[in-house]
Amino acid sequence: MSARLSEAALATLPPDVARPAYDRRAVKAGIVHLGIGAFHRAHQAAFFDAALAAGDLRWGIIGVSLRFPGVRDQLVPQDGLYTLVERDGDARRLQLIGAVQTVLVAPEDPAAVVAALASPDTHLVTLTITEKGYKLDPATGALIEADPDVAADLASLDAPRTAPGFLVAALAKRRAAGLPPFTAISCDNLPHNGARLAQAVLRMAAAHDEDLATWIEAAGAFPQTMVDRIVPATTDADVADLAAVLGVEDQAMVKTEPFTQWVIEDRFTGARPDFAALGVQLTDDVAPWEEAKLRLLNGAHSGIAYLGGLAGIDFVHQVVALPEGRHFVQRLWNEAAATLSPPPGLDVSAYRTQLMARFANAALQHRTRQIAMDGSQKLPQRLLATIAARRATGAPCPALALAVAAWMRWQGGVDDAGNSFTVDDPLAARTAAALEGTDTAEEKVAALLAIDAIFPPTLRNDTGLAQMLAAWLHRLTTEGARATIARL
Ligand code: NAI
Ligand code: CS2
Repeated sequence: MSARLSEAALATLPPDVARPAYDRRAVKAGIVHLGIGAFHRAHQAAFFDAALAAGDLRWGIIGVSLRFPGVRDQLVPQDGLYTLVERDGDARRLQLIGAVQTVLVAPEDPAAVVAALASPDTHLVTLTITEKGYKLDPATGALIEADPDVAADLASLDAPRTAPGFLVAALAKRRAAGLPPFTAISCDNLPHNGARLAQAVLRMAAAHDEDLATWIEAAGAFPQTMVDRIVPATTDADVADLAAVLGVEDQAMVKTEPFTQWVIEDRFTGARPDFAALGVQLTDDVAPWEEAKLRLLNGAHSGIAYLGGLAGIDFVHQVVALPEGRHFVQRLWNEAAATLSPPPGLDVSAYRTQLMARFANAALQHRTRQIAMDGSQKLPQRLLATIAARRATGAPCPALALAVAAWMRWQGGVDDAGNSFTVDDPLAARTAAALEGTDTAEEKVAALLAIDAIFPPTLRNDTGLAQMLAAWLHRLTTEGARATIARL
């Protein structure tokens, strides 16, 4: 086992590895992050690290995992240090991020998490807990109150379990101490992520103290954001390759692309970094940026994930290396782009060209299987809303429908070569149960469209769409994904 990355190892690292350009001992933790996964470490933490390097030492991070100790065990032995590895083809840039000061594991010590959130030093709380982590109904955005952890937090916040629970417990302490609320910033791929987080927090607060809910609604801030950086899950090979370069092992490293974008609604309760100086876009209207990104990047990603996964293709870049793969993406983008109201400053044609180059970045080794995860939580904002917009105007949507039909086929847990796989999705049991006893494509489509947690009534009751989905599903089943894409 190699020695681990740490403060003590900094002097031994190769000279071209960028080190933290500030005194980490002087940094205050102005940020608590819930869900300290790969994306946070490659996106928000990189921005906050730049704020520290610019001399504003208020923006250190206390990371929190609401579930497992893994990232804590990766980062704490490394004094919170990790390497941000930017890859683009053969190009590679290594930067050590020093912004993370420690990581807490909520189930081990929920009180410590509440205390960090309630600290006078804490001005921002950021979240990347995945679409399913908010415990919201994907179709309505309402808190799933039957969820055991949500139910427990609605009953008592003595030992919170959920993100809304932790936020409300801490906001209650802040109010009692005469402190202002923090600004809570969702950085997940959810539509209207700020409003959805606020809705969940206010529901949780009202269950305990109506006056607290009123205070949060009046004094709190839950800005909407659009976040973008492709960050594939780190593999053991990634860690080993980096260790060979650094001479020490960095178990918390993250691999990403050079591209990064963060659009935040300009709505804060108090102190915040100079986001504009950091290249973050502050705006009063995030929605058009969010819609363009979710429908173009993420919609194509999900179509690539299911069609590529069914065809046994492991990586995104391999799908878009196929002429039929690129053709599918362009057709889906033609359909999706027509539904957008692009924000001033977004050249959709140039954006599409840039997206295709990002997808083609073979160095990322972005697994189709990773993107296929949690489809029930992703489809509504990535594909279904776009289809609804197309159907509302009578516009055709064959590529979008093919992507949804591929998700439907994916629910069967068998790829085109007959290999079985586990459907990794919080609603996998529901889709499996729905498919029980079905035989024809029409029966399977009807059974899945009936899942109201995923499909809104406008699509569930659209017979023309159901026929299109059944036709695609039949072809996917009889001819396979690659042959079916070629028919588009
Ligand atoms: P990850 O797997 O590295 O981290 C996921 C984090 O969410 C972990 O801290 C995990 O403990 C937490 N989590 C998962 N399920 C949860 C639950 N039910 N309740 C509470 N916490 C839960 O994944 P990664 O790459 O950090 O992505 C996280 C989210 O960031 C994505 O779901 C997406 O919303 C957003 N994002 C990811 C991008 C990427 O390319 N990886 C890019 C843009 C946004
Ligand atoms: C991907 C996203 O895993 C997925 O669902 O589509 O994480 C994607 O990499 C990001 O949204 C890019 O910003």
